[in-house]
Amino acid sequence: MHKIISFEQYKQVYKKSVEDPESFWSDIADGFQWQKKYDKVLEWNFRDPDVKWFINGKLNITENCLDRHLEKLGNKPAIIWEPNDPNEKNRTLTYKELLAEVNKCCNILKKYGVVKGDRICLYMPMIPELSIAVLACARIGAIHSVVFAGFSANSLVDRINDSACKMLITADGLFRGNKIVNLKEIADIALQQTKSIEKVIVYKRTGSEITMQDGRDVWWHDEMLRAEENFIAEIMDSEDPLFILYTSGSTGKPKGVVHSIAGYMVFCYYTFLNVFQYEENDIFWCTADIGWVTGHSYILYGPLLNGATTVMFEGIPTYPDAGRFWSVIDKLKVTKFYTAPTAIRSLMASGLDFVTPYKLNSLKVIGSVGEPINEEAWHWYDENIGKKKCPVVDTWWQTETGGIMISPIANVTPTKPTFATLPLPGVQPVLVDNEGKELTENNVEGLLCMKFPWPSIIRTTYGDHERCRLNYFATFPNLYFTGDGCRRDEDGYYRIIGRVDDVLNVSGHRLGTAEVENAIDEHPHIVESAVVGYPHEIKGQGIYAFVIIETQVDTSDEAYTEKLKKEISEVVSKIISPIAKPDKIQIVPGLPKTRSGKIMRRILRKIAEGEMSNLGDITTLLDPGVVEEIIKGARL
Ligand code: 7RM
Repeated sequence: MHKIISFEQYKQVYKKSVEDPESFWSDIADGFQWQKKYDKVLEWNFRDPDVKWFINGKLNITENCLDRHLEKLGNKPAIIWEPNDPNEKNRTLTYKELLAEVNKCCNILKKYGVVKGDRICLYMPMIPELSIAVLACARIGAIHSVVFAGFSANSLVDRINDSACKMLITADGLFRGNKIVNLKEIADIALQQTKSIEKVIVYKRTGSEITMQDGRDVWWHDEMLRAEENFIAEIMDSEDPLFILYTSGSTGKPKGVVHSIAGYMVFCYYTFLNVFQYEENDIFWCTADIGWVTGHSYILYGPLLNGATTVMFEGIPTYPDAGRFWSVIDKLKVTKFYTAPTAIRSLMASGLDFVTPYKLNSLKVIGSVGEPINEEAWHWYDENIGKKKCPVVDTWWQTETGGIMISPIANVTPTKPTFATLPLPGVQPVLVDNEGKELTENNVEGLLCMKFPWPSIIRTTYGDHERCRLNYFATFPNLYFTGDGCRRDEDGYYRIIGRVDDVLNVSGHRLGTAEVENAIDEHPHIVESAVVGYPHEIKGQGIYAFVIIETQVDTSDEAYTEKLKKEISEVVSKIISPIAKPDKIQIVPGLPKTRSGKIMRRILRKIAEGEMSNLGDITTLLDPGVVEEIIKGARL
């Protein structure tokens, strides 16, 4: 009913959605199960900011993900889980089974005192129990905060403390390729620096030797065995928070992006349905981790709200070899596949020998998300995976937007390589210049903003609303600022160029330059550092760190400096995550600074890109000589 099936229809629906957004979105919202219907569709201002959708509506999102489908789809697979090891049996949970597991989990949460509004941290492998735990939180009215299991103890501490989580759900360990990560060990280190966690529930996945703290830690399987299969979903308000998800910004520590229930639900449902042209028999596979927003919206909520079958994959693209994705597609008969450019580029580099053994003939739509997809990767994906028969949907969106904003609708919107193409209905992008003046023509390049709220817009940054205002709503009055640069071509098609702020995108992972610098500076011999991104063939962006070390250290001692660089990588790994390790480290005598002490990253970026001849004006620098020194030692 809400599915757009032709380009003509898209144009009409889009027009309506802009002329009368409230009636457009309430049409979609009315298809859901409400415990009490909302009184009003929307109230908003971007000044405070204060945005509310479906005001005074009462609902539980899990009734819309699960209970609602039982009558017709009770025995349909909701989740198909594919383990890391291809020889381990995969697991399927039908809608009925998933609901029973979620209810049991709710009863455990209840037993340990979890109530509406509590924050629960989930630090787990990509296993069905993570999905069960996420949904159980939503069902009991607790706010889930999933922390990607690749993050370090330090990162976990920051995230638990920032939102004072009461409970941690984790596992003994996880499998990733041929490695085991001892999650509980990391969690134990973290828990020494947190005060709010009262209970830890541990799922046994690897069977690794772990310690359980008496009175605090309990086993998932022990608890589930005794738990009841019935649980009445908590009645929630439309604007109650559904989850917190930490993401990196241009300054300081990651911020907790908060999404609220009803708007997120409506937007996830609608964008999944349309972008991927969902059909009842689809086997949908999004390869993201649930630790990222893509996993929240398009492994869990979007598919389940539509009654779809969603694949959850524990492993990595290159284990046991670079054909794993393609082998799983054939094995599970995946119809719609959604992955990241960094994965596409890395599999492209492994060669077609890993692709040709597979048929891939179940595929109908292939998607991309997380970073700009370059022309070569787009065509490789189109030709070798989609066999030129599957539309490539290049979907642009952010943690803060909750769901896909600018993207082709499969088989509806004519695609164009490297273009995210056109805004989805209800999405109103504008491009502005540096002064905030709207560029109304086509064939322009500017800063991407939104001039009207959509239902799953960020509501706040947890515990610090001012930070939310400053970050997204203060750069230009009355606009939501995305942080991305963007071109609009002669056809009105959007092409995302990349971040214009100090946010890096390494293999689709968002990292702040400041975050990485702060970690590097923790090394006892580092005085100061500056981090920039540079083009990297596989990762999209690589991390280039310029570091100043203490004067008493002998920089001509190569063995020593190599050791130092290794240590720097270890420090970053420990403080943030291995994904944040610098690709290149250069020891420099100084950094290019303005007279007011600001690091001129523009110059460092040029050097990291190898564009030494084109540094622009450096006369305003405090010490222009330092630039020459840096160029001499550049690591290209
Ligand atoms: C979903 C997600 C958001 C940032 C965003 C962009 C970049 C995401 C695309 C893209 C070009 C795309 N959330 N980005 N998708 N750039 N084309 N299709 O990735 O919060 O982790 O990152 O990612 O810079 O601002 S995120």
